[in-house]
Amino acid sequence: SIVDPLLRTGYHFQPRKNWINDPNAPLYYKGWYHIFYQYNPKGAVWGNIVWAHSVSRDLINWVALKPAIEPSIPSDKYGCWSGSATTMPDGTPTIMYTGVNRPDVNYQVQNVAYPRNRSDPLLREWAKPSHNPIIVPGGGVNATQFRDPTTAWRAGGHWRLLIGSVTGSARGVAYVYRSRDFKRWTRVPRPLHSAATGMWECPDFYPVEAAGRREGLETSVSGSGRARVKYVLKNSLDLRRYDYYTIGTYDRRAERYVPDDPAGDERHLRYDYGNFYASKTFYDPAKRRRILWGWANESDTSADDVAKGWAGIQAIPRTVWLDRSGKQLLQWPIEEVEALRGKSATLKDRVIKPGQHLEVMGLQTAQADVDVSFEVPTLAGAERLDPALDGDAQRLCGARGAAVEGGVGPFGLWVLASADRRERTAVFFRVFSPARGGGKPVVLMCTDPTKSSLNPNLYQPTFAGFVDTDISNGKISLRTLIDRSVVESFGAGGKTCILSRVYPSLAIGKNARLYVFNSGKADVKVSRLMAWEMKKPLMNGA
Ligand code: DQQ
Repeated sequence: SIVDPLLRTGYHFQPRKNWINDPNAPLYYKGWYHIFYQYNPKGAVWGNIVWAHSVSRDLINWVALKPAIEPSIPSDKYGCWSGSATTMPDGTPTIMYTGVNRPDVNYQVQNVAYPRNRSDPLLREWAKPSHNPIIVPGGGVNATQFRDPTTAWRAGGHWRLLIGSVTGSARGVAYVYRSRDFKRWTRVPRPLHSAATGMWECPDFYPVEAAGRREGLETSVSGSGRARVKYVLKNSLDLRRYDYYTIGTYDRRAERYVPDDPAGDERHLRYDYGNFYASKTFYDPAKRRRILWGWANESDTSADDVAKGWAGIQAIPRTVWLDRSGKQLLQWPIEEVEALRGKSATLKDRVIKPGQHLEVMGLQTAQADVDVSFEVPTLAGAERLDPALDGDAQRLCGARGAAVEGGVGPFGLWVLASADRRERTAVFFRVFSPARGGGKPVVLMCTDPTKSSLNPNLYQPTFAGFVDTDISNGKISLRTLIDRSVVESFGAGGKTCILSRVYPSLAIGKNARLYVFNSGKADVKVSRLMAWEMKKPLMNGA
């Protein structure tokens, strides 16, 4: 049955049981990383939401504490929804979160909570001061779509934060609220930004260093005197269930954000082209980096989730920074995950002929980390992009997935594959020559789970994104984190990422295999492939 316990993830974050969704208020305090998250203590479907709380020294081994925030005051009695942490000038973290205060409609207000004991590095107890709620909707704001306060940033004596909402004309909107004392907040009349996308959930807004520097910036770093600082605005699209971002400039006097790409709010650059939602970043002062957390839901049925007793994971935390081009972010699994690597296998300079595949032997791969560098000797056979599909990676991949016989590619990995390969999830690239001559070759990255399981009733969408990389030298890399029911992939050093959930019926535990494949008409060389078995970290007592 699909409820095989061997499908439960080994090293992705999850509690012992029950439903989880959005990551909340990630923070670092006195040597400990904290993650809070939306959690149903009573079952494996969404409901009864509290803020569960776990702590870690390394973002990999986790210890579960008791829930940090639960309904207890009139302004959060019917739900403690998503929010963020802000570090006060004295170093104390403060949490702002959305409370639902009516049983009949989802009327939303914003509350604050402070650590009861600042000398406790585990921040076990949180107090809700009596002046809650501290932000209420008003002045034409839609009170039932008004949630998910961001980390606040400070400049010129004022704190500011964003709250996600939607206007009467279905524009997603990020309202700015300002405060001197973190108690009295007033809304800036014009929103920071808005776009015709529907509701913006879980906004995130932060500075990044320009020019491809990996170093992260604290959220309050101001742009003044640092001309090269850029800003990222991310929103989670309720209607389409994905996170998209733009890169731009922030004018803090006008309290306005302007994307560099005027079409950015239509093009929808995504952190991840797969199953990844309601994400949130934080600045890690210990290693001076910005880290991204995102939630990945299940793709089985909720009846299966109830039978399993659990639903939802957090993706492996990713370091995020601005690409040298300034046009997109790069993401890479935090380096700490490499501490889980065990037994390994290597391939070097192996040519995969058209229609051929090669098994990676000598290790178990149900729970593995694979890093592969490909080289395509010639791109001469690359297909022309179909102008009708041009620009739509999802349609291009969705048409025939990994089953298509292309010119250059599909080539890549079959992961969580059965010995007879009836079950397999394909993660691959295809290379196209540009549509109207000139320009650089176009690279498509795709995950095709349509053959991932013989079990019926699974949601198995193909996921795809273009990779903005120069492949004219024929080289491209792929890293995939495999974790029993997770396939989390990073193309071209983190330019395009795709997380997918799959539930094999044969390729489980010791029966899961790993292959390199080439379904195109051109040779593809594996210059180097490294694969490691991944150990199981401490995971919340599971
Ligand atoms: N999940 C929370 C909301 C948020 C949504 C409720 C996004 O605060 O808008 O569990 O997944």
